[in-house]
Amino acid sequence: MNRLFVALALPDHVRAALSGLRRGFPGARWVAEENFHLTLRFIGEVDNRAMDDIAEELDRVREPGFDLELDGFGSFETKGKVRALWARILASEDLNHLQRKIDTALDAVGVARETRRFKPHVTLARFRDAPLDRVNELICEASPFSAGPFPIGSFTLFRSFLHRDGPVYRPEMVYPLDGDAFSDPYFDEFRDDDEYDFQDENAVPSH
Ligand code: 3AM
Repeated sequence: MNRLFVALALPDHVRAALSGLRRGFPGARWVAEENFHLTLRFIGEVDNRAMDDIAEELDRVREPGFDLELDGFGSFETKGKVRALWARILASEDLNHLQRKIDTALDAVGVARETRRFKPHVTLARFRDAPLDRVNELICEASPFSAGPFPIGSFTLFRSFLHRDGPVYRPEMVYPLDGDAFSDPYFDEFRDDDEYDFQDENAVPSH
């Protein structure tokens, strides 16, 4: 079986900055520098055939690249105990749009829907049951923190291998997002075939 998730890989300099936030904290399991990512959708365990279908369907997603910024921290809690500390992603409509496209693609191949609302974050550390006030102190010590804007030019289908000393995430497929060719004003001018006379090398658009 293959344990899969779809995520954004982060540039080296951003992962290095996140790594610099590590602090001594009893019971914290800090994410290894090479593992920092932004999960778009957790898939779970699937067989090889389902993995092929998923990889193929994701390949149909066409979205433009965009910039992201990290700013500050947040935590996930259950019953007054903190389970995860994360870096906050500044709100991005482009990111939400890409995430919805990926959800739709995975729906099409029968991956069970995530019931929790998408909350973009980069997990920094996990805890078994850290008290909220101690984690808030940690956040104060590490603040202020921001990184970016940095460009996102692809999304990745990761395979996760769970080991005793922490997970290893292996990129199975990397899907490029559209570059900015279509926002190049020169390219835009010549984009509409109807307005371009292929017989004449010097032709210009009619408008
Ligand atoms: O990106 P983060 O670190 O928030 O917590 C897991 C990690 O999220 C999450 O998938 C990401 C890659 O492992 N994850 C693990 N098991 C999960 C589950 N059963 C899960 N997300 C939802 N449901």
